[in-house]
Amino acid sequence: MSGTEAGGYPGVGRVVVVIPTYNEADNVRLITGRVRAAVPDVDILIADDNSPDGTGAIADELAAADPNIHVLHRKGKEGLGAAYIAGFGWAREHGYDAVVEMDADGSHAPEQLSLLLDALKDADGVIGSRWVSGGSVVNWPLRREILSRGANIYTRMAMGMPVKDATGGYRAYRMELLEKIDLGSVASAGYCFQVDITRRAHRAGFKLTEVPIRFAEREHGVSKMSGNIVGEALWRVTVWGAQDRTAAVKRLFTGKRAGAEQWP
Ligand SMILES: Nc1nc2c(ncn2[C@@H]2O[C@H](COP(=O)(O)OP(=O)(O)OP(=O)(O)O)[C@@H](O)[C@H]2O)c(=O)[nH]1
Ligand SMILES: [Mg+2]
Repeated sequence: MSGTEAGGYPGVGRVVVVIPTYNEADNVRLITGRVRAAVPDVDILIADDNSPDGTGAIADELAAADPNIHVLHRKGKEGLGAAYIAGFGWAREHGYDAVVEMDADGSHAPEQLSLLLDALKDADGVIGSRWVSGGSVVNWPLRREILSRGANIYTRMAMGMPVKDATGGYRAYRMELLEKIDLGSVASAGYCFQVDITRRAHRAGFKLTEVPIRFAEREHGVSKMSGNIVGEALWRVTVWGAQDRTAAVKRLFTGKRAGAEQWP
């Protein structure tokens, strides 16, 4: 049962904000408090990977005190993508109409959540974007900005998607989109999970909108970003780009429509 059973977010329906956590003990109270204050019409699911710092126990306390907050305890650290897929499954089982992705570290401002949800009234998926006009990053080291901008330029060039922030992780999806894109076959673990979902949604013909957001560097806790995560994104995007281009050439000869291929 959840607190948004009646009503939900106007024009969207019942919404759950999935917040994956790994060692976010200093952030989990703050972020849930900010979400509840900013948009009281939505529920929260904390998807914790058995964090050694006790984030899961704090999440349980928060859930015990607020019927709009829920916790999904997972066995161990399996990466952001796996935590989200489990969270999306939970949301589907619990009858939600839409799901939001939000980091626990405060980089995604809950105060901007209504911008995403308002845009979702007229779209199947919304990406909070740092790299569209009006979007910004605050307190980010130059190397992170270069990495993110470069990753997005490379992704656009390799895959030909008209999305400026395909790696961004502040998003809202309608459940129909998630049901259609075969989440079971998503293997991407890190950042490229976001690219993977974007690509599937784009190919399935869903309407994706980008809204400008203000992205702030985390103030507490430690980043889980790693060279492995960057490496995974680089090789997967390169392979997807090559596959998409090959498929496009094949289509020229066979006359088959785009999107008819199986996911690789
Ligand atoms: N459940 C779960 N959550 C994770 C895992 N890895 C990262 N997260 C969470 O995913 C969110 C984003 O992770 P961050 O470490 O902030 O990574 P990032 O935002 O890509 O990198 P920074 O910009 O350096 O902060 C945070 O809420 C993390 O706690 C994981 O393996 N399991
Ligand atoms: Mg972060």
